[in-house]
Amino acid sequence: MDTQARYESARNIYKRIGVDVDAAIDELENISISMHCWQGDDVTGFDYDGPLTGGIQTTGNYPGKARTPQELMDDIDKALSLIPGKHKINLHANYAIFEEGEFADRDALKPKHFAKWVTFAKERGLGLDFNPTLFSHENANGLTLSNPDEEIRTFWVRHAQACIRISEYFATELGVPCFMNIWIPDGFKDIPADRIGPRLRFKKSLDEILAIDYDKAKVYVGVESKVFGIGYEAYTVGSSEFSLLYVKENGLVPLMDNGHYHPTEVVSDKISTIFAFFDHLALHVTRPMRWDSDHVVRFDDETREIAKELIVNDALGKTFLSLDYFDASINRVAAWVLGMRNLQKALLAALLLPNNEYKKLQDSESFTELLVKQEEVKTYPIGDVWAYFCEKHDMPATEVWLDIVKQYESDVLSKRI
Ligand code: RNT
Ligand code: ZN
Repeated sequence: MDTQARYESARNIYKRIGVDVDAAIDELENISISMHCWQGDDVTGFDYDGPLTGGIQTTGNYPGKARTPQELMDDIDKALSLIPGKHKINLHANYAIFEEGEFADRDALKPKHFAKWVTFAKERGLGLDFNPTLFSHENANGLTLSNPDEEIRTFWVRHAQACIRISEYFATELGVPCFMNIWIPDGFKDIPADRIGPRLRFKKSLDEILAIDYDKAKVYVGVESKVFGIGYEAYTVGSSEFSLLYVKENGLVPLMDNGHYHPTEVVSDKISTIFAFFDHLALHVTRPMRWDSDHVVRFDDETREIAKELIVNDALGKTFLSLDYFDASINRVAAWVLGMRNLQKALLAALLLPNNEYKKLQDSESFTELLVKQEEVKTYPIGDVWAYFCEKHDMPATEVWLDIVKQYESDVLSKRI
């Protein structure tokens, strides 16, 4: 059966349970996901020679990582050529591109250091999101925005302010709002003597950062919380409560990374609470395995449940969706493509649920029927709908995309030694 016939058959099957497949495809068409640039080079960036710090870790040494801006852009292009839809690229400040012999420290970064990224995005019709980089730097060997040393603390305040200006430049140039996420690694390995001091300093730093004038319709600022980092097991300054309360009080956006909570907590259960209180949410979709390990996103239960909550909460237009993982043990282009496509598939699966009917079953306490229906729908022909969506975008619908990545690996990546 060809793709069109499979699609029509699937349309009839879904119609029987009240799902409009064409409408689901139209919705999926409009969902843009911010693809994190840092999967391409293991979070190395271009402005610093030292190790990755901040309590995060890439493991593996698969050959072929991008070493220059051009290589990273080429790899992003290859990945995007296998991902249906129009998306965004999520940059970190340490991906600044300097001219020969030029260097600007993090507190002196200017829009011009990202001009090449803007050109790249413009040529491809992509939006850009941004992140200050408060790690992998001489001033980030201990606390950053919560540092008791004023020189270090204010260095990072200036850095984050510079990043707001760069975010505004992105939004202005591209005509797409920029989401700027503040994440600090600050924390302690062992039981702190003083928990409130660093938090009050972080609060003060955020106040100072946000005191600069910027266009709130162009730049949405978020704060990402975290429960622990490697070497910061006992305490993080930007805990969940701290971040949520700060963003609530200051009209910012909460960012939830699903690797940043205690292992039995799930972000899928938190989304509805956010929308009971906020207009916007930002997500880092990732896959924690036993810890915040940042494995490639799979089409698994929690990713699907997150997607379902976004649909049921009518939150698509209000959520900044980004990926955040960095696996250095497999082909990095494949890692991007797979994670992006899996999140899209999870969203499609959620769009293909008769969610209104399920709500009614819950409200009428028809829990047996709800359970049975939720389970039976799992083997409905989503693959036929996905194949149609991919073909519509001239993209391979199945794992054959890996052959293209493998070809790129032998032609390009394997020559990077
Ligand atoms: C770290 C956070 C943060 C980083 C990126 C590189 O635990 O998840 O989002 O992964 O900023
Ligand atoms: Zn994250």
